[in-house]
Amino acid sequence: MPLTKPLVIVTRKLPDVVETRMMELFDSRLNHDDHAMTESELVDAVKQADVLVPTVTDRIDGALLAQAGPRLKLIASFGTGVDHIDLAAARAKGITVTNTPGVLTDDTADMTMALILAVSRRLVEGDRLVREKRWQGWGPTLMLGQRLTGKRLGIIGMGRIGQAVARRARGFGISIHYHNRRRVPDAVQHELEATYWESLDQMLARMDIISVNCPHTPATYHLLSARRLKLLRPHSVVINTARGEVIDEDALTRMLAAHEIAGAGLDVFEHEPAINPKLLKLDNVVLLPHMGSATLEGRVAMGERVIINIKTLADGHRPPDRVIEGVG
Ligand code: 8YV
Repeated sequence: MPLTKPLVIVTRKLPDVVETRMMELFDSRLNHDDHAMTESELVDAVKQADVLVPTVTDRIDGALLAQAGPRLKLIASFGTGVDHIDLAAARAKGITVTNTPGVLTDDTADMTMALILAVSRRLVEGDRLVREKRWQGWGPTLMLGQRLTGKRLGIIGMGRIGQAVARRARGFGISIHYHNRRRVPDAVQHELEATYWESLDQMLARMDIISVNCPHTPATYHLLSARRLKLLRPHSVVINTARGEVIDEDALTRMLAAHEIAGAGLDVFEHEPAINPKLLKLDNVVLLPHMGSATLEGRVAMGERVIINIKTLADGHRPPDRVIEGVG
């Protein structure tokens, strides 16, 4: 049934232009000071709202959804990953879940390339050397990194973001390999001159760079386990702009500390914002605060997707970005 002005509760501060449009279209409750909502605030929100707009920082689990009021019809998540939402519990209560696919693909792929470059060419270490006034002038063996041209990149998860990473990497003369639940269409495989590995183990043992670009699901939790990380060669570099839970962070940290792999570029962490303190001490890692999609244009586009999803539901239609369990 169409709703003229649904009560929309937004858990975090969104870009002004998005919030203004939400105020015009809906009965919106915004989070002006951007504080992380407490559990009891979230309970109040799901009890009252027609629509909840959470982000990755809100845990929308079965216990919370059990307390949802009869009005809650839509969880319009601000972001692509939905691992913070119990999809089965939402479905059981007849609550639609939507996300914001497509609009953060390029930004996240750019950040993946930035990390590949930063780790391989030691950008952050170089910056520190200069800033801390330890640089004593050019030297033929100073700050030697690894050349990217001619290297092999193994992409885990060849969805939109994985493919966008592959397109960029090809511009650097890197050859593309990937592991995915299934092969990408022939036309894409051909365009990217990509090699498919059904066996992740086999791929890991042969790559120079690994990039994690798959969602976090029960099937991908610790996909890069301690055993699998051991398959990597000592000069290899691991990049993660997807979800921390896909890598066993403790095992990765141990291997980086022991120089059993060359480096890592991490935008996401297993228990973020908490980070293994041993990682913070290492020079061969670049650590970012989950900023893969953090461009103004990207965040506005994500907000627009959220608005479209709410508006279509309010107008009595099926929102375009419905998330179906086990698909995607
Ligand atoms: C978002 C992300 O900023 O969309 C995702 O899955 O990881 C991020 O880029 C975040 O999820 C916002 O909720």
